[in-house]
Amino acid sequence: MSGDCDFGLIGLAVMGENLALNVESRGYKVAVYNRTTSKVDELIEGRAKGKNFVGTHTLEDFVAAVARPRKLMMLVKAGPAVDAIIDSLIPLCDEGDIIIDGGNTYYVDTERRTKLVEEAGLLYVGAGVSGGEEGALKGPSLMPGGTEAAWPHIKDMFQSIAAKVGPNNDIPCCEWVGPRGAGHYVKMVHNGIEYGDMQLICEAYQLLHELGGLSNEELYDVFAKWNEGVLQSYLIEITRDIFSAKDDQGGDGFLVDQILDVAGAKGTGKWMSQLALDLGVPSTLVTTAVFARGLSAQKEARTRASKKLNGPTDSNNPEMSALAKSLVGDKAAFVQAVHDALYASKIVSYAQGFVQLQAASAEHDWGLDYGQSALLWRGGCIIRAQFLDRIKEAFDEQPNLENLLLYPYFEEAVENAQSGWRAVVSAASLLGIPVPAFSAALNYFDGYRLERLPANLLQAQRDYFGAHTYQRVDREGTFHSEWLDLRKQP
Ligand code: NBP
Repeated sequence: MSGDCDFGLIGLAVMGENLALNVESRGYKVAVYNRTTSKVDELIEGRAKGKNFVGTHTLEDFVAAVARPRKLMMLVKAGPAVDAIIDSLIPLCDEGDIIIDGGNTYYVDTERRTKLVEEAGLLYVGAGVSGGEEGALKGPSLMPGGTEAAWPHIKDMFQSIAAKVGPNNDIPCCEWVGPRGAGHYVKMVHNGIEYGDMQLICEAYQLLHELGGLSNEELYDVFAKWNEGVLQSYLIEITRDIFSAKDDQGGDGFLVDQILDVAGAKGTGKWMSQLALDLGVPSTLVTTAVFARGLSAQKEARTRASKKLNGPTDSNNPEMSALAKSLVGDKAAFVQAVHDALYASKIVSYAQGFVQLQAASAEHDWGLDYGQSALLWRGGCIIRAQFLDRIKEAFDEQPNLENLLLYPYFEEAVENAQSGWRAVVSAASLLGIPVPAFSAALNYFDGYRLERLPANLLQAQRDYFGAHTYQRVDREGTFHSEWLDLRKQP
């Protein structure tokens, strides 16, 4: 038996409820189900009242309410809940029905589930969904991957609910990403880049606040100005707004100053970082950002250490300290240098993210379209930024571009930002302000642009103690040397 709903949604927490309302608002009839069935009633009697919804209390009724081929989307906590729901849905579905997971699922699970669901004669989609509550309601960025045969069935609906960009606001931030876990992988890299962006902005804040002495009002003005230039993005915009928010608990200061400096994480940044290690690609920005959150969480240890460990003092190195202070002394120049450091580091961060996508796509044979990924992130999601248009252009022009840093636009941008970037990292280091992401980005840039690194010595060490062999610069082949015979005899 099948009903007349165009779409079914399981999981009525923040994301599911808002996405269901979004789908309905585009003219579709939507069936909903939630494990705790009172949430179904709350929605039907509340925000969905008078709208084209069918509330159901069992999965059987839910599946029966949707027209074939059914489009059944889960927005539940990632992990075992998704497996449990798939297991329950498979016997209730008919051949050709489509099961969609819109959660933040680990891509390996999606690879496995695609196979399992396909073997049952159904189609499976693992769709990255970004944009939080507001995005889900008004237009998220959607990154679907899985069984490609599902795409023609869900394309119109998905593209109608997605965020739109472009001069006429008609280009949807939703396209088919690739087979199996490709969509969830792209979403994970999006989240990892988000980690990097947020950490970079926080470092800019600390520098401007602690070294530059900028007040929250001044920070508001700086971020407002930055949001009109090359850094224009959702994260810069909300950061600007945060500096204007007054304490909502009765204090007369700003809310941001009352927030404990301990950051949480849900794990997608860690996944990206772990997978970068597996692939052997240096995604140092996301890794640094994950570790920075970890260090922030050691609040008690930091508080104890702060009473014992001293930073630089003028007497340590008076000349360098004076140089650093002179750099910070000209406020306008310092703000510009921090801007340049942020912009250059952001370019490195995205360059690393796309290198990881390229490596993963090659490993899994996903055939990712990198320009398209940039477009998917152009609207609706947390890292949405003008800057992504340049990335799309870069990959449209050079689909095999090895690294964004080599695209003329970014090459020139980093070249122009370089002196401010170096000055900021040097001053921060001399004056004892941690800038792990700014300096990780600079170190990647310097490592990437050098033809010769000290790995010759490293290979010598490996061959010395473990006969790991090495290659030579002047002839082909693999070599091992008897270092004990070659060394200066003691
Ligand atoms: P949550 O991740 O908080 O999950 C809550 C939902 O999962 C509820 O509907 C809950 O049902 C259901 N659920 C759980 Br928990 N265990 C279940 C089980 N064994 N069987 C059936 N249902 C189960 O919801 P969310 O924050 O709306 O996020 C949904 C997904 O979207 C997650 O994967 C999340 O990572 C992802 N995501 C979230 C955001 C965001 O901004 N929140 C953004 C992008 C993606 P119950 O009511 O009966 O407990």
